[in-house]
Amino acid sequence: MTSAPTTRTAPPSTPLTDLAWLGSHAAARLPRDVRLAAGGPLVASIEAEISRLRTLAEGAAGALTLRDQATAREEGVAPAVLEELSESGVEAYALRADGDAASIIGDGRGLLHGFYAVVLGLAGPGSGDWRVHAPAQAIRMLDHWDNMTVHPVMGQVERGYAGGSLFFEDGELREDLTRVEHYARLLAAVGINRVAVNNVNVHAHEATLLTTRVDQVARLAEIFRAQGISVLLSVSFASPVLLGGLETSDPLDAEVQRWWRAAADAVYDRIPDFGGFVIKADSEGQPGPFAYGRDHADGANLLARALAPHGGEVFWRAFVYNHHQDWRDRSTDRARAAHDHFAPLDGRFDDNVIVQVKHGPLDFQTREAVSPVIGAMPRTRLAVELQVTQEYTGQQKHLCYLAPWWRENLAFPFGPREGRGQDSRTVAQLVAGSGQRLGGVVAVSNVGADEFWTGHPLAQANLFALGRLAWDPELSSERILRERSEATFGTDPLVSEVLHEMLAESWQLYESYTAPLGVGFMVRPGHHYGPDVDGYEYTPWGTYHFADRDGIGVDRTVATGTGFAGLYPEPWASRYESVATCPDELLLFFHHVPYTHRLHSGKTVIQHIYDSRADGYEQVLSLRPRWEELAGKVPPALHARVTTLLQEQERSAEEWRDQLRTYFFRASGIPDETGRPIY
Ligand code: GCW
Repeated sequence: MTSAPTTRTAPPSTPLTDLAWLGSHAAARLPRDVRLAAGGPLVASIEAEISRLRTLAEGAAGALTLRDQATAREEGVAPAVLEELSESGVEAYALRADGDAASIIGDGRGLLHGFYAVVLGLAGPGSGDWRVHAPAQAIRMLDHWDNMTVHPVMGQVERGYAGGSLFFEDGELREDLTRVEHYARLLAAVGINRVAVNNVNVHAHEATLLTTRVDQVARLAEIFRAQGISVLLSVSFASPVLLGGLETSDPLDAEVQRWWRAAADAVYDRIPDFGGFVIKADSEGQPGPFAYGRDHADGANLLARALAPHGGEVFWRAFVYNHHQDWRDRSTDRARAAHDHFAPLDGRFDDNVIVQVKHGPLDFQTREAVSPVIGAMPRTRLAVELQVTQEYTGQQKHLCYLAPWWRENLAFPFGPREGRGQDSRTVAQLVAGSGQRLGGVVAVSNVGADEFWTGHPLAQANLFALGRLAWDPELSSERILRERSEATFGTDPLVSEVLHEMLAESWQLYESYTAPLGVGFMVRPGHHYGPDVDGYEYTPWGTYHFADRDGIGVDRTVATGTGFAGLYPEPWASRYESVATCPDELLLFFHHVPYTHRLHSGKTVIQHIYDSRADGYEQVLSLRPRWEELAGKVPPALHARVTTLLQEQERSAEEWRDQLRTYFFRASGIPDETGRPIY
């Protein structure tokens, strides 16, 4: 298993490999006749984009008018439209499309979003009427786990599968930031509005981005600003000691508070629209407030008060758990940890703190329950954290289109909570928030210096989908797939059909040959690629499956297990508590059951394990012949890269199939009723 090489210089620019969905097919959609009647700082960016797209393709028949609100008013656009637009927030735009004539009204970022929506064909067919479009989530952010230097274990991009960092090289900011400019455009085109540029595991060198290296952040901020995106920094909670020479980082210490205020002031001197800080504290070895006997609200509010005078925000991660667990200790449950630490703090966080919660209670698994934290903090601004980089989902070697998974998660309805008198609200609604207390979606980027941006060229679909779902969590994953495929590869029906067939259910396919029924992990420790059923079983990480000769799964019930199931509001607590009502796909997440337990599907657990691993592998074998049909229809280098990766997916899926089938036959002694080979 090798990862894509780190690219030192920007690769030769070709519309498809280098520009993803802002290449020649997007250019061909831009109407030939554009009238831009708007002011504001982002208008120059729209003009630049138009000129660039013109060099790639001739453009479509028709006309596009772009106006700011003042101009639209002067030109007599119906006041009701303008009123709705101004009530819809600073990122909204109004669009009217009629035949081949389109018209957009918006100010600043709103106008930019409208422009890209037309270029990428995102707004749907026009009816001739004005329609106002606004993002469902105020926060639509990507976190980069980029180190400035190559970390001895984690490499330059922690959990990165697309080469080195786009931003940093040899310990400093890259000199040539052309690719960052392209990247900023790609992100803006799908609606991303915030980027955190460095790893949440902040090593000593990277910590200095806050102080002596802040100029490097300022250069990145300048590039992202041109696309309406603000830049944030991951900081170390120990900064006052590490960088300031103080003796403590205690959040209640006055000198520490002064230090953070001065540090924030200095950042804002250089970057007036700086977004704020992202922080991983008391987690996996990162420093935090626990060392001083303080809690996470004390820690978060310390940073929040330093940023508040400037309008900055703190993204405080809820990913806090004991990573020195004793595997013998059956009472500790990592899934409970974020809830145990954070739910009691609801209401204590300052207004500019956003608690950033991983979508599941464990760690970005292919399948796990929804994090109960999201339903338990009604008085806190929240962001749900998704992982675009495919750490546990095939590392950009396997096809795994994650939009269906994210969509399912965002649509999960928390029931009404006792005494709060509110109706069932989805994850998307809960994190969106309301009034001044808005939250959103944060995700770990899958991009690097690789010439296809994402290692696996088809993994670009995940980046695109993340932006789209953060904008509108109700879009269907299939529609997003089509939007991305047409913007990137054009409208050739065979290309669309093959991409759809390969990607649409690739997450379910990946799930079918890896860890079964929500039990998670079973990956090789450390790098997390490939099967290793017992890889984590006796480790301190708290991720166990408890398989023995009789059964498998984690008892998280209230009655006999860790009590985790009881952290959900009804109807979920009861539904998860009982094996009879727990959904099959989460059965082993919540229950320890005998191999002979019968699923709702009618199969026994053991036969399900045998069948889905074998069937999944067979299905993987059907991918390459389909991809072959696109030879000559997509750029040859891209075609070759995908072919090579499909071979690796076949090899790895076969390994998963054989290890899991064999392991569970040896454990259970129960034969596979189909008689397929076991080793
Ligand atoms: O999934 C785990 C990863 C770590 C990561 C951590 C986190 C940045 O294996 O590499 O560290 O999550 O989310 O903080």
